[in-house]
Amino acid sequence: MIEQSKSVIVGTAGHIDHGKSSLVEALTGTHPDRLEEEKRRGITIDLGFAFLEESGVRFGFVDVPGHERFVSNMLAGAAGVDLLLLVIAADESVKPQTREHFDICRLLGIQRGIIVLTKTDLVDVDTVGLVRLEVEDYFRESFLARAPIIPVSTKTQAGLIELKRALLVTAQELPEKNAARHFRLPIDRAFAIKGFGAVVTGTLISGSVAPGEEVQLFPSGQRLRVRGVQSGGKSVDRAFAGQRTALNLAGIEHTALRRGMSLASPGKFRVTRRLDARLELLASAPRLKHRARVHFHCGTSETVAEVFLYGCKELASGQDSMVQFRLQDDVLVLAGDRFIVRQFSPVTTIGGGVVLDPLARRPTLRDTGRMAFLETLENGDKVEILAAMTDRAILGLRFDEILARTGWLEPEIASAAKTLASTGRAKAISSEPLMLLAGKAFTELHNKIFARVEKFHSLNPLLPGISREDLRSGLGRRVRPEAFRVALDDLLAQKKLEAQGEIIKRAGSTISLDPEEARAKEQIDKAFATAGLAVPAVKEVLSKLSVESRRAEKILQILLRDKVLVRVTPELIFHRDALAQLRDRLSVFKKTKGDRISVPLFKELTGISRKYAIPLLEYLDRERVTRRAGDERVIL
Ligand SMILES: Nc1nc2c(ncn2[C@@H]2O[C@H](COP(=O)(O)OP(=O)(O)OP(=O)(O)O)[C@@H](O)[C@H]2O)c(=O)[nH]1
Ligand SMILES: [Mg+2]
Repeated sequence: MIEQSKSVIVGTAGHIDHGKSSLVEALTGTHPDRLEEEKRRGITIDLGFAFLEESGVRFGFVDVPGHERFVSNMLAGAAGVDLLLLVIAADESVKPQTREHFDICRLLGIQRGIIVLTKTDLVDVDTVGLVRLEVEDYFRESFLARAPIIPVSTKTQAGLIELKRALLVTAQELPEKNAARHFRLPIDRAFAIKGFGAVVTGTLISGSVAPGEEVQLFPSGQRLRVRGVQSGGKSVDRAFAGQRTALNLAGIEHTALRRGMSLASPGKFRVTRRLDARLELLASAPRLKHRARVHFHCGTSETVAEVFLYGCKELASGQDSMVQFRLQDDVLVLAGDRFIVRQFSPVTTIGGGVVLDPLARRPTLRDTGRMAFLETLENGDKVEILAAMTDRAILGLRFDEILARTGWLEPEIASAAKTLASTGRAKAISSEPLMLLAGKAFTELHNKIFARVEKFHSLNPLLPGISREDLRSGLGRRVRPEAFRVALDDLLAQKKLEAQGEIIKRAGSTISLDPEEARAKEQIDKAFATAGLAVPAVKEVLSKLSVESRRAEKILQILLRDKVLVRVTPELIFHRDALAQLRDRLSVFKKTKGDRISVPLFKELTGISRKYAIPLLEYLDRERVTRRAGDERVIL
């Protein structure tokens, strides 16, 4: 990867008419207002963009409207901002949207900012001093407490050099964005350029993107190819996190693209309508009722959501709580994403927070572990988070789900999984793809399998064991085949169980017959042995026994399994000695009379009726003792 100069997204914020757009123009030479209506009315309605390269730092400016009616546009621009320029006119000081925009930036987790006092040419020095004191006081306990406060005038150019210097100093203090993470670009504009086709723009919040790469559009899931990439207004080989980015996309009309959609690395993420989060209600907001409807803003997207409060009926002003949002539309959000919540009506900003679980389950009373789980998601390290996720996945947790829920990189998942497996907190029940089962669940599965085998033995003392398939299906659908296989293999390796082909039995178990059963077994054996080929009816043999029919049937099964008896047709059973003798006789016949034998000759040789002779011959064919040739058999 080529060494990148630092890229910083600077976002303006502040009350209407306080001079945000004028300031962006004074700093960059570009007036950010683009729309005809904006020019006519002299106000900003939608987002505007401008660039500045200064001492090796590439600043991408996002200029937002101050009008309270356009806060939702402001929100789309604020996502991805690294450095806030909070614009306050010296002749008006702090006003409602100064506060609202500031609240939004704080809730979005913006870490750094500069407070700019504009229009200083309209007031005297004392007023500037007074506004400065007011501002210092207002932001004392916030992330702007130590922010530089720079008085400027775009009319006289006063303070602009100081402001540029402050921008550079603050930019140096910002941490480098990690471009190695998964690519994600919330779309803030979509349009067509003649001869190029669809173009989208946005702040690249994570990862990087290059021409030729495949990306996935959300919420539709459509895969698209990137034809060209621009950042800072120039074509580039690759755009990186922290840059304003424009992508020329192949395979789609610009009319199918809109603000609020997003692009991401293909095949990794899933849209959601249900997410768990930490919500903070602003002190200025009225209290929030359980199941209230709100406007939910995340990235550049906006939808309506129902708020499910965990553990309280009402959230008081200035308080926070774990909540679930039930969204009206599919949205791509990842754990750690910040969001803003606005009151349904009248529409004002009332709070915001952090997404903890983007693919949350429906809330249920039975789910008592959810709070602890969410706290782990909020504060835990990767190993703790993965352990908690695995513990809650009764069926096991697959690699693709881990990625979609966390947004972690593949090696991060592999390393956390390895740590979990090595400490026994989870078991890898499959490796390609990786699937984890909680250590506790795995032990339980062990015990369940073992108990089922035990139970089978006690209910079926005359059977050697249970078939693999019966064992697995008896565990219910909440056990994945992979988990069953690994747990069973474990038990076999530990020599707690034994396998004989498809039959699983307790290690060392043998069938024990009581004296009555043993006698019955001998009687059956003898009845068939003495009958030779003129076998008796099975029913008749069994009915003569002293044991009841169910047990008699089982004893018969044992004899069949041990191949003492051979079932030739469902009704016809022969003793193995009788069949061995028959083979001998046939080979003598072959030697003395030739290798062909007809049905009548076979009847004569064996002394049995046609009723028995035909199935017996067919059996011999199957056993490759004879082969049918017209009306005759060839003795092989
Ligand atoms: N005298 C004086 N006027 C200024 C200064 N900065 C901006 N203005 C004027 O104030 C008015 C509003 O400026 P904008 O830059 O459009 O204000 P804005 O904050 O972008 O307004 P919205 O985007 O609509 O919220 C314009 O008429 C500007 O010419 C300044 O430093 N001095
Ligand atoms: Mg403006």
